[in-house]
Amino acid sequence: MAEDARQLRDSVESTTVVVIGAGPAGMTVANLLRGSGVDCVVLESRSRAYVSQRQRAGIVETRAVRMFDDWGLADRVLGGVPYDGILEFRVDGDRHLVSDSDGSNGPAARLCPQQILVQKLTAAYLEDGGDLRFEAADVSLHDLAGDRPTVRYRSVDGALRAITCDFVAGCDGDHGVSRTAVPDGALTAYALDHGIGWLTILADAPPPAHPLLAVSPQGFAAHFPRGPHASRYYLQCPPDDHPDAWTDTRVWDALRTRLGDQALTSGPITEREIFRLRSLVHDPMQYGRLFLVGDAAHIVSPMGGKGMNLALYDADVFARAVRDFVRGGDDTGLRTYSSRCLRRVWNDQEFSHWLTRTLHDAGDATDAGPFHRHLARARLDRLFTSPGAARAFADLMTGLDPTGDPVTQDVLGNLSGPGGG
Ligand code: RFL
Repeated sequence: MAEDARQLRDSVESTTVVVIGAGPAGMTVANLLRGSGVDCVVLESRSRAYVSQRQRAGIVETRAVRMFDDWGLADRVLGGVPYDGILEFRVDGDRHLVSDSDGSNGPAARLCPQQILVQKLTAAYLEDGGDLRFEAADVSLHDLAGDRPTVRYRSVDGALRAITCDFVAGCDGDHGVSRTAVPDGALTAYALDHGIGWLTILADAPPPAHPLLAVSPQGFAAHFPRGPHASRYYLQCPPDDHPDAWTDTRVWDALRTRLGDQALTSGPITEREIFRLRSLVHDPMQYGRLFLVGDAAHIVSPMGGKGMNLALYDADVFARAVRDFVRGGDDTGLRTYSSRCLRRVWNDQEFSHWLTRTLHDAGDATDAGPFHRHLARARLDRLFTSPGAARAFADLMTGLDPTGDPVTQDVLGNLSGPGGG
């Protein structure tokens, strides 16, 4: 103990921002701060090899691509290939192509698996001389309500270390330590269990021509590209089902039936997991000098592909806020960080919830009942036939809907101002 205390005294460092977690949120924050000339240190509990292999999301939405482009980082950090913006819905075997292109000029979404984005963000940050410490154990946060918080951790050589800073970016996901450092009662959690399970399969099997979402009497299924020779599949199942109950034969039979494609090519399955669809929002996304970014603040059900993209949005808002404060003492961005992010978070939660209910209720495998099944099918019919509905869908898929951006706030402000409604 005395040795730990001596080591700690000798090794107190100082920086502007300590970033906890080196996933999409943390590595985006780190790159944007570095690009703004703001000092930061990233602490990650896992090894570099582990973090750079974690496969989840597959599409960086248009808004996020343009965000990286604005920061001059798009060419360095985005891998994969451009996405043509076509999504396929298959309802009882019938194909409907829906464009989620908004028709604007500028770079579009990319089919870029999450692990490729994280690998490239990490490489760019390290190439630029960034400070990133993997296998940082026992990370703990102190004095968050004061002017100079401290983050303590044990480095890979076993030494206890401390870093004082102006701000802490909690980018350590839903199971990290950042949020647990906030005193009880300071945050409100809004949670929803959708009562739906998904079996998720990763396989070395050909990707589909377009990301594919399927409704069938046996339940929901999906097929997404994850690189030139890999695919991710989802199969709706009871939330407390066990992955061992899903043999390879059962998986491929169920996919062929629900996707309405008996010719679907199978391949070796590399990951098989079951999870419950859930949504969660913590409000506010800030406590003192701790700012929660990405999954540390909110979980979105995977339908609609918003979780990672929201993490990238938060990272952008946070980095700009810190940059403005450090450069000119303007704290507007820091004061409005939480409300601005939460506006987009709830917007995306609503979209994801709408799509989750529509695609599950339209089949016969939920207990929603026939009335809700008809409602869900009416929503799909509208999406396939109404240009207005398709346009609204494209706005939400691309992330280009103006929710939360200052221009919308101006428009709303004008409407409610003199002469407004
Ligand atoms: P992450 O990715 O969880 O990264 C957190 C990082 O923090 C580290 N960490 C710690 N470091 C230091 N000290 C501690 N005590 C720490 N505790 C944890 C972790 O090791 C990790 O490196 O959070 P981040 O950065 O906020 O990114 C969020 C995204 O990962 C997440 O929203 C998406 O993966 C969600 N998601 C999807 N999002 C999309 O936009 N599109 C998709 O298609 C999509 N598909 C998915 C998904 C999530 C899935 N899972 C998790 C159920 C598919 C799946 C199967």
